[in-house]
Order: sequence, then C-alpha cells, then structure tokens
Amino acid sequence: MVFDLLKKQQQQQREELGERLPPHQRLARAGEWPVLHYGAAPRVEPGSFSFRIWGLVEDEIELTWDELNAVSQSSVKNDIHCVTGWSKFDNDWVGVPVLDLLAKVVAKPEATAVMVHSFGGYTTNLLMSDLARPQNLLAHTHNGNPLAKEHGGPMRLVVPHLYFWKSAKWARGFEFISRDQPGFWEMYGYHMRGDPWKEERYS
Ligand SMILES: Nc1nc2c(c(=O)[nH]1)N[C@H]1C(S)=C(S)[C@@H](COP(=O)(O)O)O[C@H]1N2
Ligand SMILES: [Mo]
Repeated sequence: MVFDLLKKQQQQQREELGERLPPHQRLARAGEWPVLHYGAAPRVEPGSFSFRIWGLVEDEIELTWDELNAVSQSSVKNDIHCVTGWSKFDNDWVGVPVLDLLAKVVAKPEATAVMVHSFGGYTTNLLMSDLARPQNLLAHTHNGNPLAKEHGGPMRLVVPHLYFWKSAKWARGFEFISRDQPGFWEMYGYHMRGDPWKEERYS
C-alpha cells in the first residue's frame, strides 16, 4: 500500500520533471552552478563598461553602465539548459529587457541576425527573431545577488529558450548583420541555433 503510493509519487515527479527537462538533460544538484567558459574571465568594471549596438542600424548607440540600466529593469524566472547536459531550474534574473534596449535603435530592413560580442572576445550568433523576445535579459543579478564575475558579471545576456552557450557572459554589444554567421562555439561545430527541445546541440 505505502509502497504503491511511493511508486505513484515517484512516477508523478518524473512526469513533472519531463515537462521541464529537455531530452537527454539532467538536473544539476541543488545549489550547483557549473562555471564554463573559454579562456580567462575578463575583468569588467561598471565604471569603464559600455554597451554598443552597431552594424545594420540607422544610428549606432553606445551606452554607459548607468545609461543601459536606465533603459528599464525587469525580473525573469527561467530554466538553464547547458549543451554539456546539465539543467538548472528556477533562476531569478534581474536586468535590462533586450526588447526595451532594441527599441532604442532602428534596424535596417536587411538586419536579420545578430552577432553578440563579449569582453574578452567571445561571440555567439542569434537570429533577430531569437534575440527580440520578451524573456531575454541583459542580467546583472541572479537569485538576489550581483552576478558573480565567473558567471559573466557585471552583465551577461540571458536567452532562456536556447542552450546556455547563447547566453554570452560579459556582454558588450550587438552587431546587426544581414546573414546568420557562426560565432565562437558555432565555428567549432555547435549548432547555429541551439534549441534544447529539438536537441540542436552540434551541426
Ligand atoms: N563570454 C563568454 N560567454 C559564454 C561562454 C564563454 O566561453 N565566454 N561560454 C558559454 C557556455 S558554453 C556556457 S555553457 C555558459 C556557461 O555559463 P555559466 O559559467 O554561468 O554556467 O556560458 C556561455 N557564455
Ligand atoms: Mo556550454
């Protein structure tokens, strides 16, 4: 009797998890947040920080830390899915909504993709339709704490519907481009888009 109940409970848990866990992902241990990046973490100080949008835009913009944060602030809760197989549920982020920032520029009609650039040289590509989404943030706070340097502090991009390599740490700008082109990991064989629900891991 008790055993049946337990089995039923476990089954229910697996089903609930299944709805949130993309194929072949496993949940990171509670409190665990792996640090993954190529090369050394760059030192980025809010005092010398600037965020630029350039390329196929009518007028480029370059915002200081204060100007960027004055655009607007919002909170988003989401799940992280890393292509190496771990997922982390219920991340609370605070930062600048990408949509509000994009509203500051006028894209040229041929701008269909974006190269995201980071301090330190990292790049990753996104379709404009994947960048211009209400859930995307330039985040400076994670679970109530300033984003740690090793996780991309003072600011990283968060694109929750794609694998986490698209969420560029130490983000410094968006370059609007006319044709989707591979960024850093994409040149090494990672998928151009990276939808975890379709398991777009490598191409
Ligand atoms: N600037 C920069 N951002 C990056 C990377 C990187 O090498 N450099 N790695 C990506 C990859 S592959 C992953 S899985 C996540 C890891 O983020 P985390 O260290 O906060 O878990 O950052 C992504 N953003
Ligand atoms: Mo990754």
